[in-house]
Amino acid sequence: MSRRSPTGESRVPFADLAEVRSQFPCLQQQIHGKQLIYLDSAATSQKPSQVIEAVDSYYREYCSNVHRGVHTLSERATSRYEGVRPKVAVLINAPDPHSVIFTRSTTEGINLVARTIGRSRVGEGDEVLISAMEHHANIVPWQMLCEEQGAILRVIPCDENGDLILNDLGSLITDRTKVVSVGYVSNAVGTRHDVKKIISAARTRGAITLIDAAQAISHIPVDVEDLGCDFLAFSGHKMYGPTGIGVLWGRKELLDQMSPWQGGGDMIRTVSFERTTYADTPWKFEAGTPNIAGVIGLGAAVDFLNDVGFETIQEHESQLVAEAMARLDQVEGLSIIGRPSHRISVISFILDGIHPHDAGTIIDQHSVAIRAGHHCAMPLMKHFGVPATIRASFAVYNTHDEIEALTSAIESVKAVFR
Ligand code: C6P
Repeated sequence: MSRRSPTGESRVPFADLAEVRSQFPCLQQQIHGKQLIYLDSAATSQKPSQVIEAVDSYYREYCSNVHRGVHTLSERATSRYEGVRPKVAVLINAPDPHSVIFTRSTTEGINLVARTIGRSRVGEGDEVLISAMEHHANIVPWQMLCEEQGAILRVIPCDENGDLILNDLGSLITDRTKVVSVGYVSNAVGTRHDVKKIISAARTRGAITLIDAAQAISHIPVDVEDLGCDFLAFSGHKMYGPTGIGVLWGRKELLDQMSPWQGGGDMIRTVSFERTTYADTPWKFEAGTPNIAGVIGLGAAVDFLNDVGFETIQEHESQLVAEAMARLDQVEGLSIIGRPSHRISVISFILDGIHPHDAGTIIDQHSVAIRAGHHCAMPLMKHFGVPATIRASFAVYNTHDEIEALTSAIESVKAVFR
């Protein structure tokens, strides 16, 4: 069945959408007496049964610690845990699975880099470059590092559309620039940045580069070889995986040179009171008992992404976003915040004279889940001159009918304040 969208383009039918949706138990419920419409996947995506079952089966069938026991359960857990590294490596086209470090989240991955190689490379008077559109997770760790080392935090500006201004990179990246850390996709307004251009400019000056891929990883194929970056961080929970698990990928030769950041069990080779020697990469960065269930669930999430396929994901989500933009543009009194040249999955907007939090509460009464707030991007909100926005974010399980439900919930908000 192929229908026409408000943009006038014919819609490619997404035949398996019902099947994909049926795999998400949390979507099969009513909120306030109506079918839940979940448009907050940028905050965290819902989880398919295969992820929930993978976590469940670890706890029910082979719960044990990894890398320690000689018993069968521990060997099973270790082999499933370690089996996720190559899966993640293939997902991001990393040449070496041992360059995949399991972290708690994107936030932890960025902090790890700032506190290890960041500390050793950034000195007094040096510079760290981020962008005006970063999530706080890619601002605060660098700010802390700069304060500690007497370095300077510089910022790539953005324009009124929510696109980064990249024509002055030559003066922003100098011999003093030691780290360049930017997001791939803005969580607040949805811009897909030209990170390759930024990475290549940084490399010519010898700066290390980190890409925050939190909002990219479940929407587009991410390829670290093609990007040419040194580090890439993302969270499992935004890619249909569990909370509390993330990945930091790093160029193996850099990881090998870096010191560990947390000490404890599992990251050592030998310990005596005089001296400790460390395990190899990646284990030297994974101190203590890891989130074993989280890693196993993450592996199932990678399988889910591969099963659906990025071609399908991109085609479906880009149609949803185009249709939502067209519908929202027709709503009187609604202003879209940010009109970037390349947008992924996220639309932010405000309603005339109505605080986003009030709007969000009323929209929830219509069983539509959106996020209202500053989206952990306070400098960007300041740039747009708003304290907060209402944000709708889309994932592969969303439907065209849900856009209709969102717009009618917005009309109800307006009616309350009329
Ligand atoms: N953004 C959102 O609603 P953690 O919390 O570590 O899993 O992810 C942090 C993070 C880092 N970078 C970007 C671009 C992000 O979007 C996020 C998380 C959520 O937009 C929660 S604030």
